[in-house]
Amino acid sequence: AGNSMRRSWQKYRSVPIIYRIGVAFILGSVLGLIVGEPATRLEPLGTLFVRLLTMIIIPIVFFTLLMGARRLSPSSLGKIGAQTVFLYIITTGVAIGFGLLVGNLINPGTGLELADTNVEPEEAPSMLEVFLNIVPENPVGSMAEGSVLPTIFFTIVFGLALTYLLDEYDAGTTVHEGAQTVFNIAETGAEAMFKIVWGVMEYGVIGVFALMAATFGQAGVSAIVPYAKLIGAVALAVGLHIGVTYLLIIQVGLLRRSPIDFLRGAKDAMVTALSIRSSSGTLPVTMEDADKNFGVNEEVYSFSLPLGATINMDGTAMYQGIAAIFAANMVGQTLTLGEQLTVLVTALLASVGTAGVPGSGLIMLTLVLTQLGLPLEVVGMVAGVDPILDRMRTMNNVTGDLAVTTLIADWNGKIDLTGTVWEVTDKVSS
Ligand code: DAS
Repeated sequence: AGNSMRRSWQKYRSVPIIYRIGVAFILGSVLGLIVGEPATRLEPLGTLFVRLLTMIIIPIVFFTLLMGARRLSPSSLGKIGAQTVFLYIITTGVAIGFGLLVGNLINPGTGLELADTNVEPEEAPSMLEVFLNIVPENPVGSMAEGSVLPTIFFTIVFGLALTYLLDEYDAGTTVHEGAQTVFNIAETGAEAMFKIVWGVMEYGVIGVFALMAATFGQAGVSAIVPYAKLIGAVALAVGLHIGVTYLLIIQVGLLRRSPIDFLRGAKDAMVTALSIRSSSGTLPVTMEDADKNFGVNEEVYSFSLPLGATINMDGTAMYQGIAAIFAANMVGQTLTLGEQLTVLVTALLASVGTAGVPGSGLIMLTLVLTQLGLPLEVVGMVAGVDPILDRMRTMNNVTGDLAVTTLIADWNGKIDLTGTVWEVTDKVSS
């Protein structure tokens, strides 16, 4: 009996965690529908999941953003590098804008009221306060209080200062070696945090089951609609951003090239991202597309694409905007303009620290929700549909890397159209 139990356990563990969570999501929902109100008694099991997530927020911000800042090393940034980073930031900002726009139009979370929340609506900050509050008066205090945005700000500044030091001081000097040590600790710390995240996710199977049972126990069948709306909203925002920003503005407007050709050239990367849900995993394909299909010089893409796979996450950032509105709907709040601005800044900065691996955008959602004082239960409640949302996010992420890369290459004359998708168009049109 022990043997067969061990075998079942191994079989269970061999299923990727996010799918197990997906199954728990469905089973919990069904249980809630059948049992009704009494299912809300499972809520504490969900609360435990939420506390486990909350526990790792500040350390994960600190360690992962230090690593992110390390890649942004100012000394390695020439003109091309600076342009790339600039465009990555602008496009991510636009993506969040689309996310918020669609979110505000659809209000995906209405009709899905949380079983039990203790959020007091806070005094909404003004625009000016939003910006001033980014800078901590006391970084340690911000960390101790769990204030996300000031912690993000301080960590990026600290990380950039360390990369300067690495460059300024020769190897072997105390400062150089010290800075390297801090980065080594950050890398190890980040790895450790992700180990913890996956451990927490193992428990998440139970946590999500409980949260969904409580939700559907309370709300009944009508709770299905918000999920459909959430998926629809993400699909719509992704479609808008790809269509307007990458195709209309970048390809047609700035490069005067056919949007269809761009899609033809990027499709391998897009399909790969859709299927494996990881920008980093898709990187070899993205590079291949940049090289073979778009004729981008290696000098550009060997820098821009790995950087993009780590810091440029348009789909992920956009998703944070939609999910924030979803969460606000669930507690019956509307996000003020100032709060939406907070979403923009937090999602933009947090996307720098988001690793290009499956589901990381879900973890980063904790940052945005914490910053806004919205209930973290929402993370558990959207986890079940995350495999679907993550696919769309990741596809958007890699398409954005390619769109910006082709633009940068073109601006700097680092593109050779022979044998690319563009060359074929030229032939057709001439
Ligand atoms: N799946 C991610 C990526 O690789 C990020 C995310 O979860 O949003 O792009």
